Amino acid sequence: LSLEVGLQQALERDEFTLHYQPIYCLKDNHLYGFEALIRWQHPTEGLLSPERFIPLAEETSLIVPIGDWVLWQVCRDLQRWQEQYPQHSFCVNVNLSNRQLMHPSLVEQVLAALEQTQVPPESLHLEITESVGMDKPEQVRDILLALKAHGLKLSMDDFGTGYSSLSYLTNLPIDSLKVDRSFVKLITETNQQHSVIDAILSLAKGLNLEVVAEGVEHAYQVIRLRELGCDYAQGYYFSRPLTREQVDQLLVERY
Ligand code: G
Ligand code: G
Ligand code: MN
Ligand code: NA
Repeated sequence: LSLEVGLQQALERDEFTLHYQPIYCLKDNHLYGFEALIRWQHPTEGLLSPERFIPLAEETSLIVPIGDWVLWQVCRDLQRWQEQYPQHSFCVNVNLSNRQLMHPSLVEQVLAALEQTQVPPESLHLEITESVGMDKPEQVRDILLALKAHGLKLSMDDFGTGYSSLSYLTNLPIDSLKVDRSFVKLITETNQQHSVIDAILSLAKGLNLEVVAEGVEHAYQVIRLRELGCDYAQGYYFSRPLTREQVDQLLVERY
């Protein structure tokens, strides 16, 4: 299957769609926000997960226009939700590929999408990965500082799976860490020694960062994460990624 040709047309044909996975606060169980996750409604292959096409999009640079589409779609969705449900405030996390972050038009695109939709910048959280711009640390830092200066929040995704050094991490102006689900998996019903997660949480506390656990699938993981001081969590235990319509249903039912 050659996805490359189709990937080029997918934007024009409006074949991408976003699903939103809820993120909950472990202290008081309130709905903190959502992570936006792209899918491709392929004309013959059905609904494709990002794992099937994001790597290709990154190789071909199509990730830049696709990433812009995600940013604009998230802002349009946030605008409608904030108009329709003004009593609830929540954020949306957007995943950024390294290539997209380093692209010269990124900050401009983000600000234009926020301005046009009147979405407050603090509602938009950007997830970057540990490996981002390791070869150009000064440039990355400047881009992140520009985004922060405009009020956006920054999150380090898949934390612990990459090769970044601690000094690299502490030099970046980030607000939170997302603990990769491979570490959450280590929390089993019988294993009470969660030294890796424990270490990540201590590190985060020391650096004044909030922590979001990913891939939480069991009640005993929620209990343990709460005990360890984890701030937020997402995963199948709470909810799978939802369609836009399911998000509306959640907002109506929950409040
Ligand atoms: O939803 P799912 O678990 O299949 O997502 C798989 C991976 O795809 C995740 O690691 C996520 O970071 C990535 N991903 C999802 N949506 C986007 C997106 O809009 N942009 C980028 N760059 N990556 C995404
Ligand atoms: O950005 P990131 O790579 O973390 O993307 C999150 C991915 O993890 C999404 O594709 C989402 O569908 C998937 N996911 C979300 N919750 C769970 C979970 O509880 N268990 C597992 N195995 N995958 C999950
Ligand atoms: Mn993510
Ligand atoms: Na992740």
